[in-house]
Amino acid sequence: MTKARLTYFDAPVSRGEECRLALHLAGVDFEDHRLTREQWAAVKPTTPFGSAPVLDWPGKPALAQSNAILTFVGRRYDLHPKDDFEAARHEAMMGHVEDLPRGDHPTMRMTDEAEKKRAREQLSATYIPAWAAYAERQIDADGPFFGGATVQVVDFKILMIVRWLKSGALDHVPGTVLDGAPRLHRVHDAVDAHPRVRDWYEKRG
Ligand SMILES: N[C@@H](CCC(=O)N[C@@H](CS)C(=O)NCC(=O)O)C(=O)O
Repeated sequence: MTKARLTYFDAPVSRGEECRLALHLAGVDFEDHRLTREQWAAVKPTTPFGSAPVLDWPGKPALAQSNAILTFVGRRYDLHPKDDFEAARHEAMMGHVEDLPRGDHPTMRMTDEAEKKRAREQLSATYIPAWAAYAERQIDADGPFFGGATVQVVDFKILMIVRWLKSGALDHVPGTVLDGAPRLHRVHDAVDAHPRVRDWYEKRG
């Protein structure tokens, strides 16, 4: 393999899209390898942890875990702080995003609709606003990005989680659930408007 390859599902969402954006802003010429759910069933057992995204880097074994992929790309292409403590602070925020329920949350597997509704309403009323309040305290006051004036890999993670929660795609979690979190919205808007991010979406259509 001579070219980097990022394997994920064929949708502009979640952990895979974070990594694609990081690679794109880094200027890496990578293969954007997109799988259907059927193809994934065969690929899953061959991946490091049975999860996507996976980054194949020339001359290296496959790398999984979105935060490891993001920090690898960020360190290599100056999209992650050089200062060790500031880098760790960004990684802590990335871990905080991973702590939030996504497609792999137990409520996804609830088959009883009433039970699922109750659990999701509980998430919307308590857990997610508390999660957002902790996140707000970590985000730079002036911004526009998480760490200040420069976009870093942590910002792609914030973009994707805020985009998803705002979309209202999770049943019984209203798209207004982050309304009390202006800094999260500010990071989302700044990353979304970044010329290289716009360029990615123009290219992808
Ligand atoms: N902590 C992992 C979580 C990876 C994960 O759960 N990925 C989901 C897609 S976002 C996945 O692989 N789903 C398919 C499966 O579990 O079979 C990461 O950050 O990469």
